[in-house]
Amino acid sequence: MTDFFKGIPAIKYEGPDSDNDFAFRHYNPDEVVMGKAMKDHLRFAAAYWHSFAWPGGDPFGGQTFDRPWFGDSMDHARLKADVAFEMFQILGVPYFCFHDADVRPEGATFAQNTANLEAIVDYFAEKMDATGIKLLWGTANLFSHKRFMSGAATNPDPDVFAYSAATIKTCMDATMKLGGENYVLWGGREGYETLLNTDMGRERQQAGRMLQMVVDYKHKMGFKGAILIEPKPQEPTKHQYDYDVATVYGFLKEFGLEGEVQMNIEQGHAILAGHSFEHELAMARELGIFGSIDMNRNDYQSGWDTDQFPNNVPEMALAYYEVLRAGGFTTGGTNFDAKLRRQSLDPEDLILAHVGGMDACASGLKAAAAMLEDGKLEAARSDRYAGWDTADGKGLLNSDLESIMATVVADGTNPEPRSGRQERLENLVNRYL
Ligand code: XUL
Ligand code: CO
Repeated sequence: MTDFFKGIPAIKYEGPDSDNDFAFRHYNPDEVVMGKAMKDHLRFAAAYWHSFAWPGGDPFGGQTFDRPWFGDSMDHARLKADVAFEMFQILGVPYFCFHDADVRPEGATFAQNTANLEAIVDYFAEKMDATGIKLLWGTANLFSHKRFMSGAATNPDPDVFAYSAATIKTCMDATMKLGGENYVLWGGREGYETLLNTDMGRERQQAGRMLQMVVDYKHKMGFKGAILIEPKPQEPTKHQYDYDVATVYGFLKEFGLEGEVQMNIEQGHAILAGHSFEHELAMARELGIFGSIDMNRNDYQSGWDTDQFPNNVPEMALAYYEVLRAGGFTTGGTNFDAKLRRQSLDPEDLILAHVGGMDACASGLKAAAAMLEDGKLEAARSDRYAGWDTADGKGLLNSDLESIMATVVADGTNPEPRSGRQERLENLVNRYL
C-alpha cells in the first residue's frame, strides 16, 4: 500500500439521503436495472492518462500537480501503477484503460520502449490477478512525442508510418496479453494544420492502409475484442480525418472495414463536432458500429476539449437512452476520459471527481431505463412514423417516380401537416429525471 490516498475509504453505496461525500448516492453496483446489474450496464473504466500521467498544465502554464510518481524511471512507473490500482479499488471500477506512454517511461530507442512496456504489462498482470480489475482497452499514444508532430499513419515521412505501425503492434500485444476487451485508435495527429503542405489523398490512403493492417493483425493474433476508432473533429490538429461518426463510417466503407471496426464515442468530441453526444451515439447505432463511450463533459463556451468529469444528468440520460436502444455495451463500457481542473490538487479531488461522475452516470442510466420501460417516448416515435408501416407506406419505397405520381393524382393525395410535439416530449423526458 502507498500512502497517497491515506485515510480515504472504499466508496460504498449509501443512497440519495447520505451526506457523506465519500459515498455513492445512485451508483449501487448490484442493483438491477432492466434485468441487469448496474455495474454490468455501465462497465466503468478509469483512464490512466488524465488521472496519473497529466501534470496539470494548460496553454498558459505548466505543471500544477506534484505527484510522487512523476519521473522517468521504471520505479516511478511501478509506483504510478500501485497508486492507480489503489484508486481503482477505492472506487470499485471494474476496468481501466491506458496508452503505452501513460504507463512506461520513454526510452531512447524503440526497443527500450517495448521492453519498458512489457515490464509494466507483467506488473499490471499481477495486480489484475490480485484485484480482479480488468482492461477495457489499450491504445498507442501516437501524438505526444515530437516524432508524431506531422502525423502517425498520415505522416509525410514513411519512417514515421513504420515506427507507428510497430508501436501499434506492441500495444495490441500488450492489450491481448492483459485480456483487454477492446483496442482503441484515436488519430490525435491524423489530420492537417494547413492544406498548403498536405497531400490529403495520400494521407487518407496511408490511414486506411494502417487500419487494414491493424484489422489483419487482430485476426492473425486471435484477438477476440473489438477494434474501436474514436472520432474527433479537431484539436490537436486543425482538421482531423476522423471528424465524427458519419465521416468515419464513410472512411470504413472506402477501405472495406465497416464490419470490422466500431466506434468509441466521446461526449466532448461530439460537442466539438457540433453534435450532441446522443446524436453521435444514435448515428453509430443506426450504422451498426456502436462500441464504447468516453464519458466526460465539454465546456460549451471554450471551443476546446476540456475533458471535465461529467455531471449533467439530463444530457447523460439521453446518452444512456441511446446506449440502451443500441442493446447496451457488449465489449464496450463507460471510460472516464476526464481530468481534474488544474487547481484540484488533492488526492481526494481525484476520488470525488470519479464518485460524482459515476453517480451522475448511474442517475442517467436509471432515468434512461425508466423512459424506455415506460415506452411513452418510443410509442410517440412509432406513432409519428405509423404511416410507413401500412401497406401503402411500405410499397412506396419499392416504387418509382412515375407510379407514385399516378397514385398521387388518382388518390388526390393532399398531405396535412401534423405536430412534431417537441415540447410535449421534452416535458415527458423531464418527468423521468
Ligand atoms: C483525446 C482523447 C484520447 C483518446 C485515447 O481527446 O480522447 O485520450 O481517448 O487516445
Ligand atoms: Co477519449
